[in-house]
Amino acid sequence: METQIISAPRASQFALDICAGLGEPGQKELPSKYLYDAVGSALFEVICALPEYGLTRAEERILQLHASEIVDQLPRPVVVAELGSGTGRKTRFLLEALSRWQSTWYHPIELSPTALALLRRELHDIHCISIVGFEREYLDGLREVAARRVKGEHLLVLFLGSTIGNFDGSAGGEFLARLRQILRPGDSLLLGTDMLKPVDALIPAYDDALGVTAAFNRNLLVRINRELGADFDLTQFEHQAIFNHRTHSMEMHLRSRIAQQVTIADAGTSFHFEKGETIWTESSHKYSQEGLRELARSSGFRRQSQWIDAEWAFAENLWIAE
Ligand code: AVI
Repeated sequence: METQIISAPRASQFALDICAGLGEPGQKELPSKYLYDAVGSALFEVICALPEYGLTRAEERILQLHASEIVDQLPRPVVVAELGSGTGRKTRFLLEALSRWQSTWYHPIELSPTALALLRRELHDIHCISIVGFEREYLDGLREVAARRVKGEHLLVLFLGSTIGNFDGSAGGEFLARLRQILRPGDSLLLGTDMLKPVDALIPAYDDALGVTAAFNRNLLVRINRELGADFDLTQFEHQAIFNHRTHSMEMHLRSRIAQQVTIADAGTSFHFEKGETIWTESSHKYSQEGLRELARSSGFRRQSQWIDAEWAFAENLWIAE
């Protein structure tokens, strides 16, 4: 069992990205990747356990029930790379199924060192699995994994949890097309996608009774205050979750309760907010079968199999690079 982390060279874009997003003419926005500092990652773990948020449990049920069937459809030998591995609870089912017929290199690719450390703790006991984590942006890490494999080894990329849904607009399709370029024909992608469902099931999933999702969202302002010396008054911004019928996406916003000025000291700049104006912090796209068909086709994959949870409309999709 080998466990090792290859660390990223650090060049933070945080201040630049925050100022660009708040300085947008029209809708202010902040990149959702910044929701995941240590506190945000911990809050996200709690969200996954909330009764209103069925997505994570649905995917866990699929992988628990069908891991062997999924693994049986893969070419061998296979190296596994996972984008945004989280804690690895779901991945365990697949790795255990794989370990029954081969020794496996498993490469989680993740920007959060906290998540990588948790993952190592979660998965270290599985026999015949060697973990080498990459603290990298997804595609940079995947390129390194692809370059390391030896002749004859296939690649299985795991992109679970419907993280693909957090890419805005056409960015999800563009990302998958770039991912495809790193693969060889015959390599596979296991893609988790949350499916379209009634809005009255979606709204509570993103605006739960305990206020955990609200805290997850507002923590972004706490982070900007702490890391960039800003003076966001938390009591004057409220969490908002809305369904955008045009884009089929749940959106999280932070809504200013009053007209106000916020200063970001470290960037030497201020931003004005009208009463009721929002900062758009995340989109979470919900997929139709038609949308998935088009996404696979346009990004260069053939759809091989799909598993859908019976309780919460969530799909695990096995796609093959063409
Ligand atoms: C990580 N991602 C798939 C979650 C989602 O459902 O879009 C993030 C999240 N945001 C609010 N609740 C959960």
